[in-house]
Amino acid sequence: MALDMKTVLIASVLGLFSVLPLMAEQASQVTVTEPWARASIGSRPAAVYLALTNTSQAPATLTGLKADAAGHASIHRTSTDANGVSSMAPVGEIILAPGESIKLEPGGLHGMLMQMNAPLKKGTSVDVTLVFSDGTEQPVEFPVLGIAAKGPEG
Ligand SMILES: [Cu+2]
Repeated sequence: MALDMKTVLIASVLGLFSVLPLMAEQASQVTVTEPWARASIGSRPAAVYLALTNTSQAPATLTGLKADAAGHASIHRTSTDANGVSSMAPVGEIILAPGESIKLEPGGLHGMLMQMNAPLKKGTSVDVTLVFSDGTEQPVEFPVLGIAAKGPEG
């Protein structure tokens, strides 16, 4: 079916296209709770944290992050070796089984924002979009807490 411009305009006026964003939202399988970010310094990397719950009947795979505030955003995991030395490495994806919850928190999984355009300031927020393997994108607003915050309560 070909839509000419006139049909598109009429449909827009009638509000028919307003259902599209709603459908996109319903396609999202993952619920986000407790998003927060830590204040950062200069262009140094910043970290964002949240809890993810797969509310659908099918596995959901988080494949990446996008953020206008950073030149590069990705999923990282911090691990500590037998000598107590911690390091972090990129994680390709996070797979959530149906009903499964995963927490991104200090010392473990986190969203890493690199090449920051500006430092994250306490009391502001940063927008980061979660990208899933089915093409779904879920924007999340992360409140920025203090530089010493250890959890969503500060
Ligand atoms: Cu990291």
